[in-house]
Amino acid sequence: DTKQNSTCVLIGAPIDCGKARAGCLMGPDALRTAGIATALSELGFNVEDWGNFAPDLGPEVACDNPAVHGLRETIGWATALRREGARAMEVGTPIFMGGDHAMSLGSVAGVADYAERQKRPLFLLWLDAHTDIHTLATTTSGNLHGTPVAYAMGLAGFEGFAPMPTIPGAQICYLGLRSVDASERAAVGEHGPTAIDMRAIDEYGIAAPLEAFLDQVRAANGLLHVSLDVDFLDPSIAPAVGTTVPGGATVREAHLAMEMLCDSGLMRSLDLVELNPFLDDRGRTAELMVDLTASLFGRRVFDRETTRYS
Ligand code: 4U7
Ligand code: MN
Ligand code: MN
Ligand code: MN
Repeated sequence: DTKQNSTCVLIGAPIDCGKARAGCLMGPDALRTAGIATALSELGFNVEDWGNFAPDLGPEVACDNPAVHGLRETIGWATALRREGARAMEVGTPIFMGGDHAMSLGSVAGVADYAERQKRPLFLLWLDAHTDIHTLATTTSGNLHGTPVAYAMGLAGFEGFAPMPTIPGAQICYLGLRSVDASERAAVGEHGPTAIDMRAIDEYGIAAPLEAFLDQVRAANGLLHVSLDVDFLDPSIAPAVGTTVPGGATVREAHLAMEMLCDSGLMRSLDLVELNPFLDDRGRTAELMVDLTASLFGRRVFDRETTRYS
């Protein structure tokens, strides 16, 4: 319906408990300062900013893995963001502004609730250096920003989290991987997400593998959730992130991915995560994230007809 196509809902999620280094709590306000609402309005969208949310804190939750930290707060965030996310899906296209990637334990669940009500399969595009496929049992860092894909697939070991409508691995695609440990590699092999690593992007470019995934979403009449971790990008262009890994996507690779996603018309919801403004260089990472969001929502140099050369 037209409302969903014309309204963007900004959901501030200053969650900072998914890892040790603090600062992602400033992410939503840095994205606002970099002009995310204006960029979207200039593209013709009606923008609703719902402000910054807070976790619904419940009781303390026990966990067998002593490394895990921030569990109670993370569950509280998941509860709040799941509710707000499902509500925002009824209004327009939610843009969840993190916060660290533990945010997606809530955002993806809320979108999955909506997809289930619509009886449509939900697909996940994970733009990240990492697979984020640890469970509470397998994580050695105990950093819960490394777990949302495992939760979305319904893997065991998420005590304290409400069960969510699960997303089969075959409906998940990673793009940009370059830091994956042995147990994560085993989990990807076992559960079947498509894993486009940086080597594949070097060999085939970013367009061909992404188009193949988008074809799958289209063929299944699916809804697509896009989760964009700042560390998908090369740290030389996006320094404001705690988990820098060299060899990431370039400015042009990232913009091309956004432009293709926009042209597909398939994206229904978006996460912008892991921006740590405390580590930024004069706001350049926040500005790049806003520019990428603008490309995702239709900003173009020229339309395709104008630039056709044949
Ligand atoms: B991010 C890591 F060990 N796998 O589990 C872990 F390498 O949301 C990193 O993608 C997780 O930034 C990174 O701590 C989570 C580590
Ligand atoms: Mn990452
Ligand atoms: Mn991540
Ligand atoms: Mn990270």
